[in-house]
Amino acid sequence: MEVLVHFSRMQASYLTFRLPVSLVCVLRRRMASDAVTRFDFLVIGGGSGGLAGARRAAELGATCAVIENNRLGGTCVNVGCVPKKVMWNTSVHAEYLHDHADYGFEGAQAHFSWQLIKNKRDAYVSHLNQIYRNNLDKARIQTIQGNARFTDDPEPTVEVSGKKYTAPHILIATGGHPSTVSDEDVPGASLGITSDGFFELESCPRHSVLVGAGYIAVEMAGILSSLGSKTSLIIRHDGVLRNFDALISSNCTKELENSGIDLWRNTQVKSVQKTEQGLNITLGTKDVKDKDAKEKTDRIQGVDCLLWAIGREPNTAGLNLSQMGVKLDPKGCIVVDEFQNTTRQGIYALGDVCGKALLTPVAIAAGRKLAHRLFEGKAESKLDYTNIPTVVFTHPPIGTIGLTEDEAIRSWGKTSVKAYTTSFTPMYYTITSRKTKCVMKLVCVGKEEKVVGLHMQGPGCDEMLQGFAVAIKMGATKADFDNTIAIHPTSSEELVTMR
Ligand SMILES: Cc1cc2nc3c(=O)[nH]c(=O)nc-3n(C[C@H](O)[C@H](O)[C@H](O)COP(=O)(O)OP(=O)(O)OC[C@H]3O[C@@H](n4cnc5c(N)ncnc54)[C@H](O)[C@@H]3O)c2cc1C
Ligand SMILES: *[C@@H]1O[C@H](CO)[C@@H](O)[C@H](O)[C@H]1NC(C)=O
Ligand SMILES: *[C@@H]1O[C@H](CO)[C@@H](O)[C@H](O)[C@H]1NC(C)=O
Ligand SMILES: *[C@@H]1O[C@H](CO)[C@@H](O)[C@H](O)[C@H]1NC(C)=O
Ligand SMILES: *[C@@H]1O[C@H](CO)[C@@H](O)[C@H](O)[C@H]1NC(C)=O
Ligand SMILES: CC(=O)N[C@H]1CO[C@H](CO)[C@@H](O)[C@@H]1O
Repeated sequence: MEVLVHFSRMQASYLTFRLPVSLVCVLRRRMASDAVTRFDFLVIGGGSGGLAGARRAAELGATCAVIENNRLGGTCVNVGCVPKKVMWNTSVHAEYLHDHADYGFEGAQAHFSWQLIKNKRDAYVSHLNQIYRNNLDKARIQTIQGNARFTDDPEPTVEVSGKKYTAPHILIATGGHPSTVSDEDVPGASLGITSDGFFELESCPRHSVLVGAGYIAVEMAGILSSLGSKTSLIIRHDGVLRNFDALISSNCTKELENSGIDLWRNTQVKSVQKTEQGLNITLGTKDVKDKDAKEKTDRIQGVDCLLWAIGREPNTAGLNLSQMGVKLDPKGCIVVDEFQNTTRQGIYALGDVCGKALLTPVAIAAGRKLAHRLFEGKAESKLDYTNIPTVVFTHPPIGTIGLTEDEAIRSWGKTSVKAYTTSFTPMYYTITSRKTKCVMKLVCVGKEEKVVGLHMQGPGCDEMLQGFAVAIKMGATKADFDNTIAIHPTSSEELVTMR
């Protein structure tokens, strides 16, 4: 029994190979009652990164367990990419309805049922939760339901519901959660919801107020507005997406206003009151650049949805990491090197909990790379964090990869950087009364004009980016773009015909 309990990697795969699964489970259960259950790879967090890492490790012969305190799939599946994209597609339908008459479909009136799409979306998410569970079972990865916390055992050990687990390799992939504002800082702030609460809304709010200028704020503002909610967006500075290329930031800000969103620049929420007619939100507006400006006070009344989208924080507080020798940065994110090693031997971290490139495919790729390093002996296996393509599902969507023009100038100098920019009305809109622009920018560097950045906003830019990302990752130059024959008539052809 003891021999079996302290199995090495080889013995473990022998075990799972020779013994029926049920017996292995019995053995594991018995071990748990008296001692520490051992795995080759113990993963905390059953989200994008944790699941991908565990599954790849299991394929490579490691015995694995995934600890999850909520629904499998993590942020992306439950309260992120997946339900968000369903709502974005829903809102794009709402937009196209406006064009039906222009395309000859007269009298196309439609009643929208939020409840219907919410039910279908919830069913789809539950289905995905089940698929993730089945995949873990099929891969013989043990799922441990509950909250993971490190103990003070000499060997890094994790406790879940009174049971202890350990492994020579422990991965922290606990993701993050939306930041909130305390009632001390803003009286009544807790009357608002966050992006998590957005996915619980049972009907379309009549009047929504969103706070924030990041991608989650602009995506949710766009969805609510397109679906018929009167929408106000409160931003602290004068534009949204301020860490994007200036072209995207300024055009996206303009698009939000053009689409009918009530944009409050240089503004902060001062207080929130609950009244019978809904929330009463007091705002303070002051141009930070104008030192003498007096703060102007305004009020938005009758609000039935206040949504804070002011950033995300890592899930590290509950892990009891303080004595583990795992270094955190001032924001609480786990500090890792380029191999996802934390500062404690045998403990790794990746995905949102590290606070860098908060995207599902990044967490997945980092998890797989780590599994190959730990369980296939590929010492150099690590994720390259440069040139990560990103899409923001605004109206119209944004696609971006690589350096902004300002970043390129900072690293290469103004004379070495050349930017090509274009702005046009896509053909689709030539016969509609509703108009949207498409803007594109290529940032090129050096005499060979290597393309180091691509930024665009316009219909179809979401699906346009992936292929161009391949070219840029391979080191394509402006000449390579120009040597590619255009596809006509499309919007993407503009990217290979820029002058
Ligand atoms: C509204 C929204 C929209 C988004 N849209 C996109 C998009 O369009 N495209 C994109 O690429 N990304 C998008 N993202 C980001 C994406 O969801 C995250 O980058 C991704 O989920 C990160 O994966 P992760 O594995 O690091 O963490 P997560 O997927 O968050 O998984 C972490 C898991 O750990 C669990 N956990 C935490 N602490 C413990 C503990 N102590 N014990 C046990 N379990 C624990 C959590 O319950 C969670 O399931 C979006 C995010 C949000 C919020
Ligand atoms: C929905 O999203 C897909 C991409 O996932 C896109 O190709 C499609 O055009 C969208 N449909 C609508 C109606 O918005
Ligand atoms: C947290 O860690 C400390 C130090 O390692 C330990 O003494 C304590 O028991 C742990 N707390 C819990 C709740 O596990
Ligand atoms: C809304 O709040 C303001 C100030 O906070 C107050 O003067 C006003 O009466 C409130 N309106 C309602 C309907 O309560
Ligand atoms: C991190 O990973 C690399 C690559 O395998 C390894 O060489 C290095 O020793 C690790 N660092 C720590 C602190 O574990
Ligand atoms: C259509 C549109 O808004 N175009 C603007 C995009 O951003 C650039 C750079 O800031 C402006 O010059 C354009 O007018």
